[in-house]
Amino acid sequence: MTLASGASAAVWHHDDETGARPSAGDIDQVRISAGEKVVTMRVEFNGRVPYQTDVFFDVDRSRKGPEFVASYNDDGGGTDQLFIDRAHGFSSPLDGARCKPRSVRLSDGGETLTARFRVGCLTFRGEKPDRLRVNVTTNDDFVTLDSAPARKRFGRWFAVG
Ligand SMILES: [Ca+2]
Ligand SMILES: [Ca+2]
Repeated sequence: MTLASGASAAVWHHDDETGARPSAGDIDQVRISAGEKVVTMRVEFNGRVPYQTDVFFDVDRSRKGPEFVASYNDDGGGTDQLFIDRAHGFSSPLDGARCKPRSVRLSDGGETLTARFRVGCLTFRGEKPDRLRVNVTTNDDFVTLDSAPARKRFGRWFAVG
């Protein structure tokens, strides 16, 4: 892996540490890709999907913290409980209205969450991002269960498109 100029391929793949036993919200693998038009995110859990999964997007490096969050609520097993909105630090949003995803899918066993949404949902100060980086955090009742790659830390920058 090189950190030379920051942005590289249009995908971030992360193998997270997993516990010995499967438990809700233990992040196993994350794969985020950002094409010209669509962002695809896939989060695999070591165990079941937790109550809340927040994917924080950093699109502006001059501004501290994430600019956007894609938040999924596993509220009774529905798969339409995801929205994308502006982030306020790494706090878990209660609801949001900026963007609805194109698709959300939870695998039968509830161990893989996949969602797709428009890159336009990450437009910041009038500009679509040309690169981004991501943090994934799982919560249950506002208690953090796991965070990838680490708490309040982002993965590497990768190019969009
Ligand atoms: Ca983990
Ligand atoms: Ca930022």
